Amino acid sequence: MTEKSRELFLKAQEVIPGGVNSPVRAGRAVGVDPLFIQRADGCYLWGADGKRYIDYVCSWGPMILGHRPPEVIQALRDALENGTSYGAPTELELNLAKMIVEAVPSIEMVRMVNSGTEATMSAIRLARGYTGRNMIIKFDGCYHGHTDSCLVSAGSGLATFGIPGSPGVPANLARLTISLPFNNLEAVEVTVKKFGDEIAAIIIEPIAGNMGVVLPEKGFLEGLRKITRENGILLIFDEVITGFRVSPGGAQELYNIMPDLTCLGKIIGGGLPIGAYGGSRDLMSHIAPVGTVYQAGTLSGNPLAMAAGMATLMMLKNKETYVRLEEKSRFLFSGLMDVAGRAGVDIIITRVGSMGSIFFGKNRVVDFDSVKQTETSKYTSFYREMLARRIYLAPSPFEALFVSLAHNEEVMKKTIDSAFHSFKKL
Ligand code: KE4
Repeated sequence: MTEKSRELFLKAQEVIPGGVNSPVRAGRAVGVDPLFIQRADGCYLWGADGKRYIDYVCSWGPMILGHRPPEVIQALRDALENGTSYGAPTELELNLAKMIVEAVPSIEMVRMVNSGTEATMSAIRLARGYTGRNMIIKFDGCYHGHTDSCLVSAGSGLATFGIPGSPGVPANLARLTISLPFNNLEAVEVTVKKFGDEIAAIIIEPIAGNMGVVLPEKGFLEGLRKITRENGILLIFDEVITGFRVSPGGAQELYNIMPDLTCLGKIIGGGLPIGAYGGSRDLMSHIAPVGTVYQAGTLSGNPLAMAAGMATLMMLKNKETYVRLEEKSRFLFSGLMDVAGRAGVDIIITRVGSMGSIFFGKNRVVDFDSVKQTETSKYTSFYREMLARRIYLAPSPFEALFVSLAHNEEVMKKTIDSAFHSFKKL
């Protein structure tokens, strides 16, 4: 924590709850007060006191090209010349919609919103409106934004009604969400057998990124697709993180699974507020004003967000981009594994493309319970040691680390070297 950040944090806490506009930023999971950021460029952030850090948070995913990529900045400059918001349709949103439809296999039509939360909230409402059913299944450790139906904790025991995950979530609403262990197909089968014709949708992060990165076990996603298809349940892939991250078409392209609805966010806005949800023409035609399922937004399709998103996706159309991201990420994470071994520290690394996590301990991580059994206190110490060495990691063991196109070999070697010295201090 630097003097300037400390000063700003004290003032911010007077007028903003916790001094932050999103809880995880407060750093309470690692017991470190937040760094206030002054600017960013490439793979770097500069703190309020001017110190430079190598950034692996990447604004929690959007900055896959790195900060201030010239193409995105120029697109924003051009868009700014024409104004900032009209509350009317524009060619920009048509063009971004076409890029998403072209890239994401299961999306024939897409609606823009302003956050990932709005995307999942709208997709769940559409599923409920389309099926006439009210229950949903989610998975422990998966996060879909803060919409009430998703702020639900698992009930006591398997296939039991959810309980509010936050004050303010009505118990009667939480009961409509059942939260099951990730990667546990049997639990899904038991639950569908019990509640099948009441379940509107199963919503999942196909690659979990909010309990740390946890990969789907072989056959899990395929099993979900089969069970949902056989029981008239819609399968919603929350690809807010994985969309355009692990592949242009997201996890659904990587694993060749076609969900009924896909939620997007982060990368498609190039760092500006955005979310989107999409699916088949049939499904999406149920959305107002064509259909009767209502969803709206003052700044949906905002021209600046559309311009930044289009410029970002243009850069990602080049398949070579993902080859370079894979090479960079493999270099970094294999380097981290190597130096942990040399420092005598047991870690597990989970990674898909340029999103990954470091867990401390020896246990495989397959769901939230196994993640919670890792040595999270060691992550806290590691986080602090790395921050002291100007490496900016996610201030929580339950988040993903991101590599961008701007991370070059030099900064990754520095990161690996810093990690070696940090591991040795554990
Ligand atoms: P937003 O409403 O924050 O734009 O998106 C919600 C959301 C939905 N789905 C997934 C898979 C997500 O990861 C998120 C948001 N991600 C978190 C961090 N993993 C955002 C950081 C924060 O909450 O400040």
